[in-house]
Amino acid sequence: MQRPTPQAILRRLAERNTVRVAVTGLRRCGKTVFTTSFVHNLMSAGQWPDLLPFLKVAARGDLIAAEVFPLPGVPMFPFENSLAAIVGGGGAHGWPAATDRLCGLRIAVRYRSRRTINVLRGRSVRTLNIDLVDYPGEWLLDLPLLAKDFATWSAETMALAASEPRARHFREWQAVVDAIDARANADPVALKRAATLYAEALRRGAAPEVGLTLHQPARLLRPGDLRPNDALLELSPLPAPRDGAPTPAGSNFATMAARYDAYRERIVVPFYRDHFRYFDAQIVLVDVLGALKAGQTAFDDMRAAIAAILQSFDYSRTGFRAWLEGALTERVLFAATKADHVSSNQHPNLRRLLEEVVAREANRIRFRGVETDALAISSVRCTEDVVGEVQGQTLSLVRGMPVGRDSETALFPGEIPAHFPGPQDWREGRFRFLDFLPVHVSGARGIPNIGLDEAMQGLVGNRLR
Ligand SMILES: Nc1nc2c(ncn2[C@@H]2O[C@H](COP(=O)(O)OP(=O)(O)OP(=O)(O)O)[C@@H](O)[C@H]2O)c(=O)[nH]1
Ligand SMILES: [Mg+2]
Repeated sequence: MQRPTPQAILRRLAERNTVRVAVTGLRRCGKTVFTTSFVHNLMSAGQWPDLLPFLKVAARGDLIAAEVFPLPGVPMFPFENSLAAIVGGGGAHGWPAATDRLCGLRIAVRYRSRRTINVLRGRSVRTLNIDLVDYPGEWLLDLPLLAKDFATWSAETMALAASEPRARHFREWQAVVDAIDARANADPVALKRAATLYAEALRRGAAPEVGLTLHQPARLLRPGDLRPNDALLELSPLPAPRDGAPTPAGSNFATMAARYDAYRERIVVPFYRDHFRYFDAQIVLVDVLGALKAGQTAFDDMRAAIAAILQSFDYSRTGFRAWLEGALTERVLFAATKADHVSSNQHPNLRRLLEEVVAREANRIRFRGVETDALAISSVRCTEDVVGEVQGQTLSLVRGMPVGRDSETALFPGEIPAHFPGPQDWREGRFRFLDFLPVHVSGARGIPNIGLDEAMQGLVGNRLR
């Protein structure tokens, strides 16, 4: 093993006031809204110490102020635009748009440290940098590709595509790839047709009314900076020769395999290496309620997608070398987002259901010495709890302004099960969560939320002492 150089140690010491927080989650789970509310509430907490009661540094009045800076080497997260969307600045009121490329920011927090060593040295005012990146949630599903060669990925993906609920969307594509001879000389027209049909089938599965999540490779749906007609995106799984014999160079199979390898090398490797190889803390946001509403198939697909993603991170690094590389993950928080879709008396069940959804992954992470916890949060609280009568029963309702309506509505969104819903639980219309708009707030006193302070304390609280 190489000996650590003095330069590496110095660089690491210089970075010790920076924490990298990985905000992880599938598409539309609430990453951009979380990041915006996280930053804005930290910026407001210096003025209003009672804003974040569970964030200890704020509650004890030691958070002085916080400022946003660009993250070196990464385009700036559109903080002001996202905030304006949420608090209604400039007349636009609603939600930030879906993220279509990578961006990030650094929030620098000035605070008074109570640690004896800092007080004795007369350096009790400290700064902690918190680095956050944001990206289209779909892209995370590329990470599992790093561990699979083209033949393995093809076999797994073809099996998935041959079973419902995917089979009906992949039928036309299936017929085309079945007719491709893996060992024959590459036929550019047939390969292009396979890639086009494959991307179309992925798009149909991702449509909101179908609600599937596990789509690979991700840039076929969200190309980011790639042009949609980039040759790198002409990808499709292909059946390997039945007898397992090697495929010659220049054959259909070898050509597609080379493209797959180029995609991994140029797209997936840098995404993983630059943003997910090393982090100090991670929050895994899960839209449990959205998946419940979408039904059993979508719920199961989401679970599979989360498991696949979490297996791509390396939580096993310990000791000095891991510290030196900044690869010492301390904490992984799981958070069920949009908890304001249901009344507060449902939050304990929402949290328990989340714990079941991520149980195996959380176990694996804890086994590697990393702490885990689960929470139900709402980065932006859009509803309030009210009590009302529904069909003669007195129930806890939520009241808010549903998206697309012009007056407030109070509704009973359904009871959240504490365990995986059984077959009898997936009755049509059992869960009636509505998308709500943020309530009109000036934003001056932070953004109303549920449990965001607890999430902050879990992620960075121990670095703000
Ligand atoms: N009621 C409520 N809705 C939320 C909350 N957070 C997110 N949402 C809803 O979820 C949608 C998606 O949130 P985003 O933060 O944009 O999701 P994302 O994970 O960044 O999605 P991608 O950019 O597509 O990966 C928003 O447009 C809101 O409709 C919340 O705290 N409360
Ligand atoms: Mg986003």
